Amino acid sequence: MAKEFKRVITYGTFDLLHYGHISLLKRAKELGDYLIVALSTDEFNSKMKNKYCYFNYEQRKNLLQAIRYVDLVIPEETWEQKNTDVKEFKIDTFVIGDDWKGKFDFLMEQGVEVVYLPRTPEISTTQIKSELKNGGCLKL
Ligand code: C2G
Repeated sequence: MAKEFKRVITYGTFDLLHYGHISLLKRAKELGDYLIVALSTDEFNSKMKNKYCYFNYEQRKNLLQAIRYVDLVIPEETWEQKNTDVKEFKIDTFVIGDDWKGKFDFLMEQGVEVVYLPRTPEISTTQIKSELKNGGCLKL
């Protein structure tokens, strides 16, 4: 019996790309055969997530496309698009860090497996920014 080709999707801002992001993407890809990243646009970040990125959408997209685990990058422009994305891209599994635990369980109603993966501790874009502001390298 041919192995089913599994499609995985995840969403995020991925600013100041760091090893916590890479770990999430690696583990997401391990859950299937094809990984789509819905990357928050600059407008979605500022209007809906109150996030102001160091790198703009195109720069963040280029960084993600250089990662071996990532097969496709699409824009994330609304909270609601997840419902249509999973249909349009025939998604089998939705993955995100467990800081969102429970928030996207509604996708299960569309037959999508929802997986919350443990975040990588000690690293965050916010922390990187504040450490650098204090003039130091990242001291863990
Ligand atoms: N992440 C992680 N460990 C960290 C930091 C981030 O596992 N130390 C994960 C997050 O849980 C998320 C992904 O990396 O799954 C991207 O992180 P963010 O860019 O902070 O994503 P976020 O702003 O939470 O966007 O619609 C969903 C949102 O767009 C998610």
